[in-house]
Amino acid sequence: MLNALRPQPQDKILQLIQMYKEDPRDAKIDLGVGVYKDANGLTPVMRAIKTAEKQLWESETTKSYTNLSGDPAYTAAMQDLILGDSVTSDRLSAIATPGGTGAIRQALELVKIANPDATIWLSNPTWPNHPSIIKFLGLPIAEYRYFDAESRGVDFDGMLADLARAKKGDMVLLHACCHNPTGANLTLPQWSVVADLLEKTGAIPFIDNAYQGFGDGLDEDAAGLRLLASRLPELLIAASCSKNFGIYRERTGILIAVAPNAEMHGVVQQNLAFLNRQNFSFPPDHGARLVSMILTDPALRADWQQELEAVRLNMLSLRESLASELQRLSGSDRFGFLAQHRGMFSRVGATPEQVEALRRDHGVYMVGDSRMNIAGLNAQSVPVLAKAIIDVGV
Ligand code: PLP
Ligand code: TYF
Repeated sequence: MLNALRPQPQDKILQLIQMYKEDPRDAKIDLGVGVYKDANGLTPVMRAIKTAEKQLWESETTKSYTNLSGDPAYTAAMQDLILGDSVTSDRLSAIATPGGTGAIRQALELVKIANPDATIWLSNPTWPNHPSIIKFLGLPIAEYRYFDAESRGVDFDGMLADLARAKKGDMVLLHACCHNPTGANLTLPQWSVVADLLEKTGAIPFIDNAYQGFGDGLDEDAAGLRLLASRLPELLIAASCSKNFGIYRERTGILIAVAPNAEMHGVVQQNLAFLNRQNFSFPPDHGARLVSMILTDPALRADWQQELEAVRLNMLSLRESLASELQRLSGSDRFGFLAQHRGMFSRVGATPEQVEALRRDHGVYMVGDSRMNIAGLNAQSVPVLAKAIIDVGV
């Protein structure tokens, strides 16, 4: 049986981790995988997580199973963090999942049960694991225009024209904020136009919320999805705690299904729990427990929000200094978009050959589409990167 296996394509983002490690040069810069790093290049455990872990160690008396859907305190606290009061809680069903990726997978499996003919619409470009999982599940897939390589902003007219072709029941995958890989995001008025279009077509939004708090703030980053939730009968939300709680390896995520009415809660919740049972049974609890402890304890929550805000502001200031250094070196405003974008990522606009030259000649590691993880920079490396970008002719 095993001899029938063929090699699988590797993840190009994850491959960069190894390539960077193997580069013997001291002056190398890692802008690859989307993990937050501080000025020393470290991904620290957040203070509130450390405190919660200590409290948990002291108070936890059992490691027995929790609940197929996850701890209700976690799902309730996350629903509140994500949706605020945009929708009444009686319309919500949710499961804890292994990371945001687990939530994406479960959402797509739910679609496969409920409407296997639904086409899943993806932004061009999007996070490569989106199409990869959809294809693996055999669901129909389509693309909508999103990024305008010229302006480095959203091609909103193109997006609307493509999404106008979505059919009733199709799923439209939208990044809640901090679009990966482009860093270009919808404005709130544009979210409202998207809501109008979804109302008209009957297509259902499927929101990937992996960076809440990394863009303009916790509430600001959720404003678009809350607007959709307040206006549309149905939506799915896959959220990750990997980035905003810095608990990547704990695999902490949630899938929330918003139903048209409270009567549907029972059957929707049952299907979500069923999917957990089929795929891995009980979801991981440790990260989820830390998150619910933090979100429900005012002191821990305040400390977490403060640290998250510092993380966000650090990335913003790196964006601004890189944009201004590039303006100085190039004598033009063509890199101004870096300061307008939000989140960890921007595509700097280098060709694949220039990306290769950046790696070979300057020890700068970014994804082949020229996506940079802004958090990989610090005050010392910003001018070095800016010079390298100009040197290779971007
Ligand atoms: N969605 C997007 C767009 C991401 O960039 C990530 C990042 O890792 C995820 C989902 C899932 O994150 P995780 O499964 O690590 O929680
Ligand atoms: O896009 C990124 O860099 C992050 C991390 O298979 C990531 O989302 C990348 C690839 C992958 C899993 C996580």
